[in-house]
Amino acid sequence: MQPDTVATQPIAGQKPGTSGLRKKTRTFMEPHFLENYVQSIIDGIGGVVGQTLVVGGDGRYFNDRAIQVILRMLAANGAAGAVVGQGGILSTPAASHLIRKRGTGGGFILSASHNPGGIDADFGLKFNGPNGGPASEGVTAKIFAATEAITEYRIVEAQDVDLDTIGTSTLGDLSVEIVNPVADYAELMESLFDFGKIRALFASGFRMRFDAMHAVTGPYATAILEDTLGAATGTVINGTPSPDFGQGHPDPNPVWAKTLMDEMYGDDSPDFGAASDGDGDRNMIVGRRQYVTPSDSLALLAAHAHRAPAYANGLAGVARSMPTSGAVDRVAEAQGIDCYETPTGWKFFGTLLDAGKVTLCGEESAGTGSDHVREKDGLWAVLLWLNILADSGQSVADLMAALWRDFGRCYYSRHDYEDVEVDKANAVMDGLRARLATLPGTQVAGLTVTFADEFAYDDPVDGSRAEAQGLRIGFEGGARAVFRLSGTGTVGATIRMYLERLETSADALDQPAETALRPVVDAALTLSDLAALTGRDSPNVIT
Ligand code: G16
Repeated sequence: MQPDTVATQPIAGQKPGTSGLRKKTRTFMEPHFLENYVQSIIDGIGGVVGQTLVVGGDGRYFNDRAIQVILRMLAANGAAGAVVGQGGILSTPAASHLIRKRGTGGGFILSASHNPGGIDADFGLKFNGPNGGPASEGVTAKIFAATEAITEYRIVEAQDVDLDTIGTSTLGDLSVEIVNPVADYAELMESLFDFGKIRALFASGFRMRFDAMHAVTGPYATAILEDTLGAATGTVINGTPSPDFGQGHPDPNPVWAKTLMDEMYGDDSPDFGAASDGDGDRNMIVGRRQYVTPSDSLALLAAHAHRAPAYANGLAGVARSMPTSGAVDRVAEAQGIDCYETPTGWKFFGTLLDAGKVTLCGEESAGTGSDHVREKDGLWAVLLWLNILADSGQSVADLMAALWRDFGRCYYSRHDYEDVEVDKANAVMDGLRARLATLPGTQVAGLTVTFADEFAYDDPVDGSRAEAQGLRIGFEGGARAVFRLSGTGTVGATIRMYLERLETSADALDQPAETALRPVVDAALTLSDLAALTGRDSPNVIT
């Protein structure tokens, strides 16, 4: 089988964002678009000759067609093997685990994560390296450079590979192994947690609802929660992955997982609720009438991780992305371990995890994970919560109340202004950036600015520097506002405004977050002039 070399030229708009390349599905389906990007990944990582790569995705529209193209291009570029999830399905954490377990040269993960799926929605592709984690900034830059210099790509002509049958076949010289997408991951989870205790919890009548949002986690959650741990049938809802996620928005937050929120705040609600996103790396945690912000969830997991066998000896350190609240910092301080503050994007945790400097990490964007893989992991977070609930015998609300009593409460919220014209979004960021130096000492909405800067990060392991990672404004008393532009959207710009306020007085730990954060919101809006510059008087999504 001779590879075809197809002449092409660079296509504009192939710069990877926070997590690989995300575009409208129809853009990915345009002639040469996918092929150009795949060849650029292959060239950017220095070729794939003789290597084995993992390939899988979240099952969204175009997942299967794109996988066939990637396999034919791997064959044409001299790869030795591909390990593919049955039906083209692999959750992002399961793909990360397979890359590590098989010692492969990395993997292609097809997903636009929490973005909607379908021919008129979003598609995405990213490359994870041999450590199982998202390509570093350096590799990403090489991939982008390759997209700008590309003149040809290589692909073999071949029949489609049967993705549905477990087993090994060949495509030219490429060996294609179709594997059960759940089995290895489920085995890993069993090695981390006390499944006996969790089983006993469910056997005692503990009730849970897990909303898989019609996305990739359904089969994983059903196999582990219902079939292995004995949760009642029906615990997992929306558990069959569909190409358009049941026409939904698979983003696990109180807005998009409203049905679950309503159930958890209704009469006779289950003891524990959780949801995960399109590709299974995000999670939402909600107890009976108790929503847990992702930042608080990270802090709670750090405080109680020792209850799970994998973390019984304590944590080496923790890390959080800069916009994530300081709740976990306070837990780390009490434990006497390091807490690292990184830019937004899981790729920045990779060096810290590989160097053994941190065990747990997390982000305000509903991601938590540990050194068991190199991705955030939605179901892992849910299982760690279950292990903690089983071991402590406490409810979610009790655990949160104790956390706030011991460490203070970091009230937190994120306001998203979506689909803003790019020049208007830039005007907000540029204007604020220009005023940062003058802000300290300013009094606004009853708060006094103590610092204002643009976040830059020097990786303590590889020495690389990432600049322009968000604008931070700190206020007296531990409040903070952060502004940054999303790197995962596909239309216009999304301004993210992150608000936080630390409260330590015991009688003020039970306020509605909107009330506690009102002054910070007012100060942030005044200082940024956001409403006047964008014409928006309210955010589209508040989480
Ligand atoms: C991706 C990254 C996360 C990051 C998030 C933020 O999440 O993997 O590490 O926190 O994007 O995105 P934005 O730039 O829009 O704020 P995911 O779940 O979309 O892969």
